[in-house]
Amino acid sequence: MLTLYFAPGSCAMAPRFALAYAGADYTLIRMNLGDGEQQRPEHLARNPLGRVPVLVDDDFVLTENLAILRYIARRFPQAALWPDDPKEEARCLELMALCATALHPTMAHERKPQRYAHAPESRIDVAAVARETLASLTMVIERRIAAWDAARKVAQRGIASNDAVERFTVADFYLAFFWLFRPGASYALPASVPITDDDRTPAWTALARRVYALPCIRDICMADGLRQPGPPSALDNIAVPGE
Ligand SMILES: N[C@@H](CCC(=O)N[C@@H](CS)C(=O)NCC(=O)O)C(=O)O
Repeated sequence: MLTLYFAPGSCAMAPRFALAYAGADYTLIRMNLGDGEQQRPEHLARNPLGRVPVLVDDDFVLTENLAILRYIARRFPQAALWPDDPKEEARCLELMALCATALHPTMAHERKPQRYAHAPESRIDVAAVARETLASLTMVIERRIAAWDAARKVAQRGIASNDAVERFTVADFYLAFFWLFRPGASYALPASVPITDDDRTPAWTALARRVYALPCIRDICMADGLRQPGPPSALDNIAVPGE
């Protein structure tokens, strides 16, 4: 039996999206991070770092989004959540690594500087430096997504038109989650306020729009009160560099 330990609005949304898209039969255990449920002994036994997501497959306990998302892609091969082409696969992994090792930790430095410095003035500095890093990191990710899009479009040109359905990878779900929290996004606003486009990140926005248009993902966002993209704008038609 498959179980996902998760918290609404956390990075555990990415594996939740992937499981929903794959049509997986799984149990969802909601944890209240605000109440410190992740620090209880029973959860620390699953993840000594006291974090979500944790995926449990019978007696196999797995932590870390990178590993969990890859495992879901392997576990549900019919969902084709992992690219076959070596270069596409490498790009997919590159983007997931950027999320896991650069974007997410830098966001933590900005939002929880108390974890990284003792003195109040040092915390202010940690958050300020993280904000600067996030601004440049956002543009690195944007360019990588645009390059990946170009590669995916090239790959799809080789497919007979009736098979050229829109494909999603676990990286799309990971990136779509972080799109909600990218610098400049007002993640603290209520779910009823749609998210508007960000003209600095057209490729990332277009990716997020494709993911949040999926009915299975939309249902999850509604259930968890997550903000969603507003109506499409001209940004959706922005040409992919290299096309
Ligand atoms: N590197 C981990 C990070 C997991 C992580 O930081 N999860 C956050 C939610 S986004 C969490 O559990 N926070 C609880 C806490 O900080 O106490 C992964 O990608 O799975």
